[in-house]
Amino acid sequence: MIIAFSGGVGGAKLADGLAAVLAPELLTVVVNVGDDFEHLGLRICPDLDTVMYTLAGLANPSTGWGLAGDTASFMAALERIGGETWFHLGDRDMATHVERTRLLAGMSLSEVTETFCRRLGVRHAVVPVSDDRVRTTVRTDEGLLSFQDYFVRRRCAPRVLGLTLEGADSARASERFLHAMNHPQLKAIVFCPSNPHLSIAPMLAIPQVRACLQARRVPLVAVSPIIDGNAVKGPAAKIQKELGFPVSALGVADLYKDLIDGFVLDVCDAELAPIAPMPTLVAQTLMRNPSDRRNLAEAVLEFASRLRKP
Ligand code: FO1
Repeated sequence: MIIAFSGGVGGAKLADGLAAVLAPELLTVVVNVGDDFEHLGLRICPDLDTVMYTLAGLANPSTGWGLAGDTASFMAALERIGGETWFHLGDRDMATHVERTRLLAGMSLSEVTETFCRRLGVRHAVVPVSDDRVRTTVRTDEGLLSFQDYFVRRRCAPRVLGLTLEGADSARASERFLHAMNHPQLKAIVFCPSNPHLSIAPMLAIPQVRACLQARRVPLVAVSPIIDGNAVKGPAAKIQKELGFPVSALGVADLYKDLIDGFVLDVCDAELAPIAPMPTLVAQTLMRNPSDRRNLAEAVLEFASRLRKP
């Protein structure tokens, strides 16, 4: 039994590789909710949807988020009547947001996610890290911005001065996460190659989540989202620099050093492995296709099993 922590696109790829090599009952993907927001009267959960669509084989291959082959009639009609169009919602994707918003009147986010996953044929568990409201807010040189305002509307252009995880202090970990953490067959925990500041930190900011991880009896392994000084996708490198951390896989290892037992870095960064402050695995972490995802998943699991105490 393995727990994988994931944000959106990059994390979802490794989660997909893990799902390809582990039976459904042996994987729980725990997903960031700090990016969630209310938009056009709907509850949008980008990271949960990205993981769910990726595991269902439905994700848009060019963006990594949204649905493959989706159309944009709703957005075109919205634009015509002067609505807000900075956040793109595909026609089919809209069904997820509308139905989620309706179901949340009587169900938890965990229950809604489980229902959608079942309907979409996702057999591995995909769980929000919390059912409570946690919202990432970005302190920038242009003032305080909500996460999607910063990320999508402003295309990560403002300079980041810091991040605030609203609601994290009082949020509880989801029951499904706690259940997975207490599973007698739990063998390892993996931080997928997600943005450490935007995707992993909001989950670790929930005191119960951090406490569970600190009390774990199994190895915790993180995979670097930075390869050769650059983020594979998204603003990880820019944010790492603006927050004053070295823009390298080692900079990421440093952020995690008090929590993790092992670190996976890319073959391009092999020379950094001997100076990392924890055991390392050098692997091909760039996932261009399903077999890259599977190979990385297998390598990470094998590495974690070597770190396990007898
Ligand atoms: N990302 C964008 O860059 N532009 C968008 O218009 C956009 C729309 C969108 C709709 C649904 C969804 O589930 C995700 C969407 N994303 C979009 C991705 C998302 O906002 C970010 O990638 C994540 O929050 C960061 O992990």
